[in-house]
Amino acid sequence: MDRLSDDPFETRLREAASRTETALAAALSGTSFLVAGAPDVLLSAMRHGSLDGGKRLRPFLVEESARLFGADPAAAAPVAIALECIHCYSLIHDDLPAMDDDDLRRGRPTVHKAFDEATAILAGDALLTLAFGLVAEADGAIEPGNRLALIRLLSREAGAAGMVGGQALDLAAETMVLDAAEIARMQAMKTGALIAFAAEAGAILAGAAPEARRALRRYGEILGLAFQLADDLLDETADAATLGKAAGKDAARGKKTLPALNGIAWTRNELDRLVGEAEAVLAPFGASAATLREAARFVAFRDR
Ligand code: GRG
Repeated sequence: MDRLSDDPFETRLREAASRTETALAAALSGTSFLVAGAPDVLLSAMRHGSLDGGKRLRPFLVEESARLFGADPAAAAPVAIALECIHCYSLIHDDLPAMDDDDLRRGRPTVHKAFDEATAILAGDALLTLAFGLVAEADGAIEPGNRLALIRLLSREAGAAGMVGGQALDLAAETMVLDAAEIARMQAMKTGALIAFAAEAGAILAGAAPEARRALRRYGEILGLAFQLADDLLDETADAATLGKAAGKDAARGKKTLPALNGIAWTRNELDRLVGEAEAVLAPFGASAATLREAARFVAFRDR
């Protein structure tokens, strides 16, 4: 994160981002079992696409949901960075000419610009694959049944019924008109699935009761909706220098987002409503969910 705020929540988010950075750098250091012997250029492209940037919101949510249930932070760490690897792979692939065709990401050239298209595809593939290895090898930290449950859910949320499926629907929407419900479904898959996983992961790590696990899942789904609405709003209202990526792309492509369909006032209202819903879902957890409540506000009202 570039602009430093001394707000306690943002400080906490920044500290978590720094932990993610250190753990990701270690996982991509070339000495770790999962990548030792990888070609240098491929490893450099993986690092370019994943290190030194981003809000690291998803790892933060994994950490905070784990904390809520008293899970060991050492157990949360591999899940957090695995999820970030998948997020980074999705950004690398989304930026490719065959998809969103972007030159700028996190204020830097996208991976296919800094390297080439084939290397960017492979770097994304390798980050996705690495993610599952990272969770699988956390054998000292995560109880085997919980580890399998995490791998299974991560596969679903990242795959055809989750993020990849949402991206497929998004690409299809370029040649057909989606109504508001179809847009919401596409976004729940494309963006919401990984965020919902992040929120649910802590409950799985701690072997929490089904009702508590469902509540965290619901919180993550609401957060995903708010995240995407805020993202679409920023695409309309912020500039590329602030975002570190191109702005105004949806309107330029005639792509219908919920803010474009319903207007900015409706969007701000809806964001308020979603924050209220997230707070209500977290109410049974009392003060220990304070950071997750603040995360909902941050996601909805962020400026980048
Ligand atoms: C290519 C399989 C595949 C999926 C792509 C993530 C995604 C699906 C597309 C990215 C396009 C996009 C702008 C989606 C909106 C939500 C989103 C994921 C924004 C980027 O996430 P942030 O804001 O990024 O958390 P940082 O850089 O902070 O990590």
